[in-house]
Amino acid sequence: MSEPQTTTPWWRDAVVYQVYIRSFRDGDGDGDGDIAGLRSRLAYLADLNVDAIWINPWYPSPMADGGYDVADYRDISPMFGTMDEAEALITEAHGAGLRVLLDIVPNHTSDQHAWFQDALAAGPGSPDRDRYIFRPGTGTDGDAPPNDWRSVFGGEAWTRVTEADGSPGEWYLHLFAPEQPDLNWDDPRTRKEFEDILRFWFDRGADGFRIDVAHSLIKQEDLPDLGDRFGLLPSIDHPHWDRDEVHEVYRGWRKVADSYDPPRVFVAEAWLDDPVRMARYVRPDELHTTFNFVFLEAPWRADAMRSAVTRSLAEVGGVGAPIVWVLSNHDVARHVSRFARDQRNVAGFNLDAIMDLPADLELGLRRARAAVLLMLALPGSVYLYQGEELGLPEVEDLPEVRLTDPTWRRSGNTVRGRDGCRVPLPWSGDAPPFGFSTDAAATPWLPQPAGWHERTVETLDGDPASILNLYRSALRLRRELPALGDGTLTWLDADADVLAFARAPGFACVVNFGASPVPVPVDGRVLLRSDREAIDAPLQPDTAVWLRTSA
Ligand code: TEU
Repeated sequence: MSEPQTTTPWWRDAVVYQVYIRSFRDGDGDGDGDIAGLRSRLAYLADLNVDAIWINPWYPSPMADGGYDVADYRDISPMFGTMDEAEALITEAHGAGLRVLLDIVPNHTSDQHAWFQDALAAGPGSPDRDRYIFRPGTGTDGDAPPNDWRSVFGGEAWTRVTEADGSPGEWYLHLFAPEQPDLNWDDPRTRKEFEDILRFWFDRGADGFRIDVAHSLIKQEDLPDLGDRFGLLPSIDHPHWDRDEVHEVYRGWRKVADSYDPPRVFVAEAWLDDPVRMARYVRPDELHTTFNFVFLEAPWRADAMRSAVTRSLAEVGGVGAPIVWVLSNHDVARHVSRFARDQRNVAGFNLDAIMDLPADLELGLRRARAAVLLMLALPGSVYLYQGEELGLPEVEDLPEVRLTDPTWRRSGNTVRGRDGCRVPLPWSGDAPPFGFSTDAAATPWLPQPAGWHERTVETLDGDPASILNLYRSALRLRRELPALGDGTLTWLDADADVLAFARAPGFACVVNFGASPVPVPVDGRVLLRSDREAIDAPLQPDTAVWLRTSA
């Protein structure tokens, strides 16, 4: 008879560090981060006390969308290294106590993928075309797109091809860039192919996958017009977001993951604002976890944060899944810069939504220090985005000629997009590339601000009260304290501008979102505080504190 399981599965309370590999560390001196660079810094990650890493797409790709245009799902881009290096990385990461999650992109391939090239060559009505979503145009000459869907990056979601005989041909769907044609998930060959890709990487030691735009795979069969529903958040019965049939795909993936020992895991990137819909992806026979963007989107205000936490715990917790808390990723403005703005009138979380508002970056950094103590004390799992442990701000003034986000081009050079959160990390030294490259003369693929000598790992290492050392201490305590990680929380009475909650046994977290100092409203011994004040000082504005309590 097998023993009852008494330990929590690792993913229920894991802290996962997101590695945007092109910008993490460059091990061959060409200005692009790579696997060699990542291998050279595994000790840094282990020392940070994280449990796992998630690596953004590292497959062969023309890089029309930062690698989310995959040309071959079973190989490594020469920009990042080789298959041998990838396997060595996974082995070494495991040796350092770090699990490895990869990124799978099932909604679309690159237009350079063999399937799409075959589809173009094979012509209308062929089985090869049926792997994607090709349709004849509308209008008198078929020169208008099949419907009114829009690309997330701007412009129409359809591009017309030229057929082999030179005539204007069918149109294909791309919810993202034209270089990212959407796959047809009604085709059993697509389903089989992706289950095989999962196995390919699981067989090589990958511990799981982050699933890119997990809620977009299925399209309503007749591809109806959106009308005025574009730009709105996914609604029930939307023709291309969050359709019910997508859950069947993930039930199949779960079976593949469960056929491994130890079982492999998934985290969904399904940008849904409704925790009720979010919860459907993490029902017991589906995915393990899903990013909680409700929390990421919340402004730095007690009421907004409390409601984001409460709603998420109720709905996602209600199906038995842990919540995945996240403050930043490679798609949004870094939270130091978001929180540097007046939080009463923030219009969004992308650079373009905030860049015209006055910024106080010192305030943003103070709030970021408090925010991570809040996040790490919440029940569930946490994803950190590389560089947040250094308190990096968004780079808001990248020269226009250096912008690579497809949004920039597709918006007619009006929407700057996401490059500003993807600038290569500063490791050491006084001048760019700040130890990012093994070659000090290398030019990083995006320019680093000159002032980043203050934000290098080397500089922050030497300051016991730096944000980097705060992250290390908090992550160590999170591992040591049985109250933290998976579980539940109890709200404690506090002023309207203060959030206070208890976790059993014997732990409390208090955050002051208000404009004046408050006495700590909980009895206990302070373990850690986000500011540099004496351990028993009143709680300053925009700070957080962790306490050991007797309760
Ligand atoms: O993102 C999905 C997505 O819809 C948004 O994150 C969107 O890209 C962003 O809000 C635009 O400002 C995923 C990836 O995380 C992203 O990097 C890719 O570009 C996208 O899918 C397409 O693969």
